Amino acid sequence: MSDSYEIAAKIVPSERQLKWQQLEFYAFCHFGMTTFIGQEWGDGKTPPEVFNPTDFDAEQWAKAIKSAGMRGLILTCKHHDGFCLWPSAYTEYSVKNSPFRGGKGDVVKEVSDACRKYGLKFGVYLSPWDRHEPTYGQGEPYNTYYKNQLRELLTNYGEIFCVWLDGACGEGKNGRVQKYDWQGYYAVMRELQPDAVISISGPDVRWIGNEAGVCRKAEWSVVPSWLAINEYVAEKSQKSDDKKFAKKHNSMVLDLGSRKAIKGETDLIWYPAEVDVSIRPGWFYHEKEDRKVKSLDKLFQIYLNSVGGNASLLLNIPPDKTGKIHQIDTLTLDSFGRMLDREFPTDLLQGAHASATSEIDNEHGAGNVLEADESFWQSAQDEETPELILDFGRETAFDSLILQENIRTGQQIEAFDIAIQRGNRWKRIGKYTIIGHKRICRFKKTYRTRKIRIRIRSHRGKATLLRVFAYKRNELV
Ligand code: FUL
Repeated sequence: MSDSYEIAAKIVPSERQLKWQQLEFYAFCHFGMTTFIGQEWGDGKTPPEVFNPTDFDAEQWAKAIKSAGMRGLILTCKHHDGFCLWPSAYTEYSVKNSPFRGGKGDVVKEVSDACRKYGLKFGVYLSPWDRHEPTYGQGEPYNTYYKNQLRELLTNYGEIFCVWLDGACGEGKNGRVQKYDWQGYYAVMRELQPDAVISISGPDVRWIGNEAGVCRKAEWSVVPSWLAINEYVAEKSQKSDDKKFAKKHNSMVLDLGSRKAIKGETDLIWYPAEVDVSIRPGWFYHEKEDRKVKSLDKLFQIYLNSVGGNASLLLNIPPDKTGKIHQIDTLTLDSFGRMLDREFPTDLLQGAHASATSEIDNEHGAGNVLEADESFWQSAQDEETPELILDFGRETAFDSLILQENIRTGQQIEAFDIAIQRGNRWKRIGKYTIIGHKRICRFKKTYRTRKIRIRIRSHRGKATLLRVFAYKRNELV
């Protein structure tokens, strides 16, 4: 019988997971009734008249989000208070009974249109937990209500890249208990938007396990299937309006995918990680947090850990009461986009030469890691510690390397290190665990060398690399 890690090595992503993984960095927009009442969780009792953005501008959101280098936007179409940002036919608790655009408005429509106009993917958040809807807790009637709303969102707003299903429920001991028809919900999603990933309380994208922007040292994409069971997700999710929840990450299981962690597990799945974190302390806008927008350094650290650590980054940008993203946030986003351009300007490996200690066949040569296509390098089957040498052709200064495994054929690299050539010796400059879709190795100092060596110290039967990039931070821009 195969060991679990051998089974794990053969598991590959679905097409929709692959497409989603390419996005890497996209926005969450928490906007709704709670924006207007200064709370995080509404109780569903605030009258619809209170929802009144006076200067709503979805294009301003899209431009700001785009400026940071993000590639998509997920909107809280309905948060836990049940208030709908589109004129749903199934409830009166929506924008249609608010002053917004004289009751003729549709926030979902305006945001999805703006996303398309600015080349951003659009995704929807539809909270399963609903504190307003009277059928919540009655079983089938609520499940029908929820599916009807899903149908509206997944039919009327063009292509959807993600349906984000929150595991949170704060009903408490004496609260209403709703048995969600998860399989029925998924069936509607697959029928209407087969390319969309179903995230968090769903089978395609895994919640990192905290809202603080913290990742594991090795964030494996292949993990035991029980991690995708909704009861497990709900158990770890937020259960009360606890302000400190966002900062907690100590309940996180620290190792999900190593050989040790999956030993004995036979039911393994491709379930890649997503980091959801807010640019401010809260998920919704609060004026009192205007001075608490995360710094560029903090954002960059989160970016390196997540996007650079085989996870996607879902960064929440909450629009304010006017219906726009506050200037402090737009300036931060714009500066962050410039920072990324400055950190990773032109790839220094363009025109370099790559060789390896082994290649499985002619088609999978080392040179493929420098090509911008789907070709990749694969080491020979029996080589335990294959090495890839990158030759710039002349001494070159760099301070970061980006590596990508060919995840189309799974995730196999468990550990690697990086060395630079010094005379006729190799000097190790970094030691890492997994790669997966992307590993960003950002060095504290600038190195000068002609050759770089990437040594795969441990893998699950084979090693592949799709791309390697080298950068030197641009100080002048
Ligand atoms: C949590 C929710 O309770 C928060 O309000 C927020 O929507 C966050 C993304 O997920 O579970």
